[in-house]
Parts: sequence; C-alpha cells; structure tokens
Amino acid sequence: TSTCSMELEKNKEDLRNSNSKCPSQRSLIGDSSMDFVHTLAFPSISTADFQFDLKLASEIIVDCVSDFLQRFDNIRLVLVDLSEKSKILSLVRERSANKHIDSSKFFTFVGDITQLHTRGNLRCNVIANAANWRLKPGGGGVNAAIFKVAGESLQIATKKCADILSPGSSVVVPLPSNSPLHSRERVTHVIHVVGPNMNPQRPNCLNNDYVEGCKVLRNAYSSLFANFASILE
Ligand code: AR6
Repeated sequence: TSTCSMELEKNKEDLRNSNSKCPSQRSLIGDSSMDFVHTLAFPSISTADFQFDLKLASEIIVDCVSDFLQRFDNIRLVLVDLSEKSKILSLVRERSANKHIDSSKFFTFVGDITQLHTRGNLRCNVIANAANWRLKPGGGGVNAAIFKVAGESLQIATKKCADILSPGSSVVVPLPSNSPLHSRERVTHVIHVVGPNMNPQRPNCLNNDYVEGCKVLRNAYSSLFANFASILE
C-alpha cells in the first residue's frame, strides 16, 4: 500500500543519513566504526519447525548467497542460529569455505537474532524472519521471538504491507522507530519470508516433494536478497 511505501522511503532516507555521517570510515567487521556496512541477518528458513532437509538447505543458502554477492558490493549477509552446535551453521560454513566465499561479506553467527546489537555487538540494519503465511505472531521459533521483541508496532506495520504471503516469497516491513527492535537493536527493516513446509502438522505441507521444496526455498532466498537490495537503493 502507499502508506507502506511512504514509510519505506522514510526509512531509506534514515539509512542514507546514517551512512553520510562518516563516509571516509568503512569497517567490514564488528560494530566499532561510526559508519557501518548494510547488513542482513537471516535465520535458516524452513529448517526447524518446517523440517526441511539441512544438507539441501545448506547448498541452497550458499548458492543463493554466492549469486547475490557477485552482484552487490558494500553489503554483508549473516546467517544466524541460536546454538554453537547448530548443524545448519556448520554445513553452511563448510560449503561456503569450499566455494571460497569472501568471509567478510558472508559469515555465520551464533546468537539470538533479536539481540544482535546489544548482546552480540553485531550491527545488522535488516533482519529476516522465517514467517508463516498468515504473517501472524507466535507459533514458536524465530517468528515468535521477533514479534515478541519488536512489539505491537511490528504487527501494525506488517498489516500495512501484506495480509498473507505464499511460500517462496517475502515482504519488506519498515520498522517504526518506537519498536524496541529499532530503538535498541537498530534494526530498520524486517523482511518476512515464508519457506517451503515439510511438516505434515503445518499448512501447505509438500509431503517430502524435494523437487518442489528446493525450488520454493531458492525462490524464498532470492526474494529475500532482492528485497534487501531494494531497501538500499
Ligand atoms: N535467533 C536466531 N535464530 C533462531 C531463533 C532466534 N531467536 N529462533 C529460532 N532460530 P523456525 P521454520 C533458528 O522453526 O523452520 C514458526 O512457528 C532455528 O534454530 O523458526 O521456517 C512460524 O510461524 C532455525 O535454524 O522456522 C512458521 O509457522 C531457524 O531459526 C514456522 O515456524 C528457523 O527455524 C516456520 O518454520
């Protein structure tokens, strides 16, 4: 809707201003410099509650990241998961090293995606959410965590942008500045992504159809990264 795109423009303006304050300093790692590199933090879509195969998911993540990094400079992508023992993080690290992906532009990070700045000292201006098709809060996993920390303003802002989302697509939601996720963690946009579902207890289950599932997961990441790029334009 027009409200959504007006807010998107305002948040883009904020981003431009924050970047113009100190154009001579650019740091690729950490949060110590006054300037920063536009960074998207994202969880591994579909691999927990939606039960997608981890090995296949890791291949798709690294392929999509690699494609994206060839087309854009001055950005970072960070795959986040909660535990040191995360299987998906280690599979992705291994494949990413094999493909010689620049580790300053893409790396994995252990932490809570809702506390990257305050707890992890990692500044990410955009975060992705592994959402459900109704774009509703709750339901566990990263979706519940993001909606909880972001507060009601994320629900309201989300409703202005979309009612539902089909698997393999994503939507950018500019985060109002009164959201704690914005004021505390300095996240300016949340991108909701719906991945393929392999869990028979959830809607739109693909019944182990990995031909379709892989296609949908690729579309989900392509849409996520394209939307991240659109924020920075
Ligand atoms: N910070 C970082 N990563 C997290 C966090 C967090 N706070 N919480 C979970 N993860 P999932 P899905 C990781 O299940 O498989 C929801 O109910 C987690 O370890 O959140 O796409 C929605 O409403 C895993 O690596 O998403 C949907 O209905 C990744 O995030 C459904 O689940 C994704 O796990 C979506 O299922």
